[in-house]
Amino acid sequence: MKRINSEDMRRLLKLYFIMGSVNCKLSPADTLSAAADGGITLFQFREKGPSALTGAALLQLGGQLREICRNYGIPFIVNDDLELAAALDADGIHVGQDDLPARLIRQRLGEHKIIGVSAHNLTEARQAIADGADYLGVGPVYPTTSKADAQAVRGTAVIEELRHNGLTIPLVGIGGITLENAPPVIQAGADGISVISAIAGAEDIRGTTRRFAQLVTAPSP
Ligand code: 3NM
Repeated sequence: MKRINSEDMRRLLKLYFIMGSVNCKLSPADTLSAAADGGITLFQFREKGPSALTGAALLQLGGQLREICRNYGIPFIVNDDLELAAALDADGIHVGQDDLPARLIRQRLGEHKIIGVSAHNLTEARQAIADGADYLGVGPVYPTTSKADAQAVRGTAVIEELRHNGLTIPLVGIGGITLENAPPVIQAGADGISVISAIAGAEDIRGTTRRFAQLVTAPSP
């Protein structure tokens, strides 16, 4: 199987939902099902934090969420954990700057798996592209409470900088994105948005996801 092409990747990044059990008010399965009903295009299982599941419970939840994704035709990405991604036969993995380079991950997981890398500036973005990343996650665009070790807030400036420097790689903005502040992220040149709390913590997950999906398909001018 071949590596994903850029246009397919861009389409998948439109509305990229990320969560783990610590982010959910409902059960993770109900949260993901509602978001999938609402129109997310990609999902990342990110089980992080002091009360994160481990061992058999982690595998069990991962397997359950992967099955929901498969039923909806939504690719299932695992955050950081190469062994978990392999064990769950995930469609891809998302890694940070401190993790293995994309090149080595691809050797381990296979050519066709999606590999995303977090990048916070032009240097990191260029390196991730050289290493063979399929997409970049760029942030935090706005203040976030969902990532304990988030870097300084960057607004949309880094996204604009990457595009102005000719980087055409599929990329998604992340960090504090809400229905209100999402449009400038797309206008800055992102192919889509990545969201944890504005979807996982919403009163009406399906309805909120639908509104996000409308925004990223037709952003306001
Ligand atoms: N990565 P929310 S910010 C997982 O800047 C993650 O790389 C970030 O959660 C980065 O949508 C972030 O609730 C948290 O703000 C995003």
